[in-house]
Amino acid sequence: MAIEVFWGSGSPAAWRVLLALEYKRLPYVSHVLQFSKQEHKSPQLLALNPRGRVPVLRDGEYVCFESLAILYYLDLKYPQPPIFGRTPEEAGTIMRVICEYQAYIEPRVTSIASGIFTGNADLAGDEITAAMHAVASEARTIEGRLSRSDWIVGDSFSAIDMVIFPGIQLVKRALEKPQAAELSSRFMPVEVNYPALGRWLARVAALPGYERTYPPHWRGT
Ligand SMILES: N[C@@H](CCC(=O)N[C@@H](CS)C(=O)NCC(=O)O)C(=O)O
Repeated sequence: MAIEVFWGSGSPAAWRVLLALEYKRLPYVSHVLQFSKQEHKSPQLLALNPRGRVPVLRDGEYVCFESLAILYYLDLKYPQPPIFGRTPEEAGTIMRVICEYQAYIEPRVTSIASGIFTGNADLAGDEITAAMHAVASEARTIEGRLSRSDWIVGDSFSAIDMVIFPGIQLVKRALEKPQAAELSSRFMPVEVNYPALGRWLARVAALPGYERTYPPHWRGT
């Protein structure tokens, strides 16, 4: 039975899982749910994930949700190529950088993106300003890592790249909006302010199968 993945266009958490499936060259059936139609809150989805969130992965009888848990499951079930490192030390570092990102940066990424997309936040206010500082400082740290290596940890694409990449793409897309012009000046264009990060974004985008992971509703908009 094929792996099934339930996801939504533009969901950074779901994007991680698609990147992992493509990198491991696993065949899968893709179910793109429409957030605008609340398809992620349908009885069928709630039966798979009572939180009504994507991504959800079904592999035969087994159902998993929470993107990081899905990456971990996929790596143990389908170990080649590995995405949590090739040595215990590499695995520890990948996991550490993921934990740091999720604890300190991801909430900031979410507040910047939702502030810009919903128009409900004061983009010059303290919360968004602090979030931009935190994201810019993290981008500098990642820039340092990527100026020494092609990938964030180790010498191959790994779970940490899969976790951070969609978040950076989301911030970039939000900062490209005209209403974010003032906010974006220190960060954008990413390729100029953070050249190694820019090259890494292009490197990920050149991976086989990447096009299938790209949020459909972002195309041409
Ligand atoms: N921590 C979860 C986050 C899942 C999540 O919040 N997914 C969002 C899309 S990125 C979602 O389904 N939102 C719909 C909702 O909350 O109603 C993960 O990593 O999978």
